[in-house]
Amino acid sequence: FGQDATLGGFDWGSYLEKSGLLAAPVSCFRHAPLCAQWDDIYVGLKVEVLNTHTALPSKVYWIATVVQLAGYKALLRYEGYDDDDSHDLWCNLGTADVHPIGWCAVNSKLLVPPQEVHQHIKDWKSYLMERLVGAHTLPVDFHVKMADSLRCPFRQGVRVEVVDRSLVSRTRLAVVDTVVGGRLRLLYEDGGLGPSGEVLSDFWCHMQSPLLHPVGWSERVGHSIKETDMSVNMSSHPAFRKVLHNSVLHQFRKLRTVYMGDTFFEEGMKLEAIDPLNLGNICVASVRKVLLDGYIMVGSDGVEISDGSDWFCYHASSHAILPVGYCENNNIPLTLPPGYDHATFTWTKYLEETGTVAAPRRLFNTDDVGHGFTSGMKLEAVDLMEPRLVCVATVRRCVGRLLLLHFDGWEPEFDQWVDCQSPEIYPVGWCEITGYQLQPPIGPEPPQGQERSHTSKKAKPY
Ligand code: MLZ
Repeated sequence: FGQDATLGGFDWGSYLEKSGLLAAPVSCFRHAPLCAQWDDIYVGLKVEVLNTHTALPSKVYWIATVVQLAGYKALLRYEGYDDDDSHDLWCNLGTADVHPIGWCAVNSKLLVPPQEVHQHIKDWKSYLMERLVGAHTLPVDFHVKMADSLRCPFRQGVRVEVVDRSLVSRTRLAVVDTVVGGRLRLLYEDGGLGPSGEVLSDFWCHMQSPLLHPVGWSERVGHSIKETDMSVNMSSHPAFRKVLHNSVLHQFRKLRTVYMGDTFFEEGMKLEAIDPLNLGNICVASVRKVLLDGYIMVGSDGVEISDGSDWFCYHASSHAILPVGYCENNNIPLTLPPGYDHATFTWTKYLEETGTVAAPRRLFNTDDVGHGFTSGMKLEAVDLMEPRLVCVATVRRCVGRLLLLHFDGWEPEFDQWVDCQSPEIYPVGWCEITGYQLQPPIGPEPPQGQERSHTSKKAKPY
């Protein structure tokens, strides 16, 4: 990761305290480690945690209670401080030296109270016994489950097909270089290397990303794929020195089956779609082409380039395609084709004028999934325009299964609509667990010289 001196030192704990302590719970993120275990994690749990308030030279532990939860982060209060919150500490339940009650006994570690509280209470044994009766703690297999859920079927040297970031209407062959927390750094096979061996073109996505496919997928469904430029030699890069292996179907997320029988999307049908190059906009769009296996190519109306290079492939089950009228019904500003204005645009008129029909509502996957996100919740989210970056973000709106994400400190024009089940959003503390670098908020007052990039409009794809 390109380290930037200004990025260091971000602390979720104090940031949350300043911003109201609201964070999306781990149970909202189906693909996140320990999601299924999170029902057992709640305020009031007691744990054994490293005691940082002692002068002893060796590692000792003490009992603490979870007083606040924010994603994977827990605010802990050592036993004995009662209502005194001045020694509370934020811990990441996924990484820190936090264990179930009983762990010290089993592992021959010492439980020692913090110095200050030591003096108040004379008989620690009975004090603790009293406090621990009926208390709940972390599941014993908590850390084992964590390690299990961080396993990933992709390795360096695995070949995939993935969207071509320089031309989003086609895919391109790529090789997995690194895997961090289930997110893959992919190198295009003909992306080229610079004079000192540096990669000129890469792409990042989660292993469950809808943009990622097994080798052979494009040909099978009829999607356009860039022919690999064989004259580009990548062999000096470590990822290409491996014996390359084609990815296989079982490494990928299973999509919901759609029946492409008599009533499926047809070329020319109108719909509303998230603009793939401007993810904060939902625009008037058309089905441009129907592929196999439930995939369609969609293009925004009025901006199409005749070669179809602005088309984007969506699966029929995608959250990013919406029935006509969706924006109006949900009070979202619809992005109109050039030449139209909000005062006079109606779908009925537009369909008449263009001699087209709306794609039938039942073809869309707008099921409400009861996701648990609410506006104001903090999370860690990929900036899909720059998918290497996982950033501090806030849920700004929830509409059905869609979330409008705001990147803290950035202009609203960077906001992005994502699905509540997107694999590119993570609970607070995910980066810390996986070792991924988190992009902290910019501002509130960006230092001079950062102003430009802060306000510059995203122009380039991804
Ligand atoms: N190069 C871009 C980075 C934007 C990243 C924003 N992430 C929320 C710019 O400065 O415009």
